[in-house]
Amino acid sequence: MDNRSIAQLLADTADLLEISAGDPFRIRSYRRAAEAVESSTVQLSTIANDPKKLQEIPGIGKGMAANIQEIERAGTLPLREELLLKYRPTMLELLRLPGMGPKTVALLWDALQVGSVEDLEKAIAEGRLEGLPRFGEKLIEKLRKGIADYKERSGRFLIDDAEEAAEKLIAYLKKFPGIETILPAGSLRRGRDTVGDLDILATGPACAEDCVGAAVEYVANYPAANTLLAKGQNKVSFRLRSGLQVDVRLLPVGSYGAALQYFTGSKMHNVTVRQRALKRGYTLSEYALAKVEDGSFVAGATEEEIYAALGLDWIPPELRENNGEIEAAEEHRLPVLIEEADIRGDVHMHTVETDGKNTIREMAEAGIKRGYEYIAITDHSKNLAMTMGLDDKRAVEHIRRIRAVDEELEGKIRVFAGIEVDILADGDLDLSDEVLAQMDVTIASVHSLFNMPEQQMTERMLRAVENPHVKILGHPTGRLLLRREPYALDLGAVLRRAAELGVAVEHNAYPDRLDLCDRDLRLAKELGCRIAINTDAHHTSHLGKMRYGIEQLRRAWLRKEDVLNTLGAEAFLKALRKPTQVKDRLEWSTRPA
Ligand code: DGT
Ligand code: CA
Ligand code: CA
Ligand code: ZN
Repeated sequence: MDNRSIAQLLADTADLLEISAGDPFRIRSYRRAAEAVESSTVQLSTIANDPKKLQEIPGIGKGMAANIQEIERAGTLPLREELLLKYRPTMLELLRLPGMGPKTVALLWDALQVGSVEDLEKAIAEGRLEGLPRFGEKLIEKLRKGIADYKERSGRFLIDDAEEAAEKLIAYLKKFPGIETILPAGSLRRGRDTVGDLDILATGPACAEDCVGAAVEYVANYPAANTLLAKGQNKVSFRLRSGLQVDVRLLPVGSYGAALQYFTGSKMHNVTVRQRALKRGYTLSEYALAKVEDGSFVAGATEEEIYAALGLDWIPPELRENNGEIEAAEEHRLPVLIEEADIRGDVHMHTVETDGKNTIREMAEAGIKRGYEYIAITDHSKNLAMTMGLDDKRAVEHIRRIRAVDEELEGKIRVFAGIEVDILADGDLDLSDEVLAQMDVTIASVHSLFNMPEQQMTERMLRAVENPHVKILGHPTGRLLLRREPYALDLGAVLRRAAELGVAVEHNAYPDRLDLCDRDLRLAKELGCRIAINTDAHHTSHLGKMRYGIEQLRRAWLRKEDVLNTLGAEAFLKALRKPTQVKDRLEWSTRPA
């Protein structure tokens, strides 16, 4: 187990001891140990067999060394489990609310048997907190707001966080002998831009009905599980420290496909597929596709055989939203969706010259490692002062440096000169036309004044796409997932004009943006827009985030042909807005309004 998880278990125990009015010395020793473990530079799991070495860490005595060994062995601490049984497993969540310490939690428990965030919310709503010592109006208000924030935060999660949590859990499950196949289902498998909870499905001989108990125990002991919520015959639910809930289901091999189909969803897709099954004399459940008349088994081990038995091509999970995919599967006209391997370049990224963490050269080398044929360096412009954005002079110098790296690399990758230029309040761009004219790739983005009225924002964006140098409109709606709504905008009007002028619209694959969203991407395609997908990397490692964006493109039914940077380097440059289109626009813009 990693140090942070060990520290958390020790800190939990200290909190629980304090809630139960335990011995103050004991409480303190757990807290000190938690801090010592958290700040230790030694990975404790590597020395867990050696009590002497453990005790060399300041803050860890003999008893605590034994506790750490027990944590390594059992994945938890008996004392913590005992205390959680005495109260409720959800008790620790209360401590994550602002204004809540162990003493307050103890008081709430003793006076009102409040043992979870839900309990507390109810108690506040029913006015049962009033009159309790220490619970003044101010604290109650603070708690009410804290609960709302907590629920919102714990409501949904960014796709990369969810995926990381799933990967860790899958690695743990893989270690159990007899668990062979493990897949995330639910919204994560469908590639939704945020995830409510994880639905993990595992199968293998260890999941057979007559022996699944041992595997269930193993799952329930997952060290990173913070709160065990339910443990059934073949299902375990728990919450991770982040608040993310996980449902793990263990299924016999013969019904794995049926379960995968069921728990991948979406609900509306499933409803339609089930109706189709009924019409054909079958019932479809999470266990199998079976005949209505005698319940005899038709299909269940794989999704392919289930869809095939219903007269359907297999449907990629990203399309399962009841948006016409079932009709398309019936008529064998599902699109061949774009894949990450189709992408030949990434044309939005930042360097140390502004707010990136790596140099031009480092970004280029990372691009080579990914097998790209080209990248574009697109740092910020001066309006974004906190990033040290470029003015005209620095922008020109930067172009020179980019071209130098491009030459140094001798065609191993092309490095295009670009800029992510700010769209100012009135729709003007932040750099002069002469400088923009020297760029291979000019991306125009809004980074300020998000609260304009819709009409003004629409005019601002329209004016920006009218600028003949703009080739790509960056993260067009400005949303930040779980943090900021899109700005008010007539997106349709902007996309329509972009299509006319040949300005490409971006899908920004950075997982807290994923902008344009799947629905808007579909609209963009319908309106004839060119689409570019970029990571907006600020670090070499961010180039790998491309896959989250690819899932959004797939959810929008996009094929390779719909996306500009599936083209080779020369073809990509050629496909960007053409000079003739710029000329058209100049004539157009000189017409009287
Ligand atoms: P989420 O977790 O909110 O991001 O979205 P999902 O799609 O992962 O939803 P979740 O976790 O509630 O359920 C996972 C899948 O299980 C869902 O997509 C379809 C299936 N499912 C769950 N409950 C029902 C139900 O009541 N009826 C049907 N037909 N399917 C269900
Ligand atoms: Ca889910
Ligand atoms: Ca679920
Ligand atoms: Zn930006």
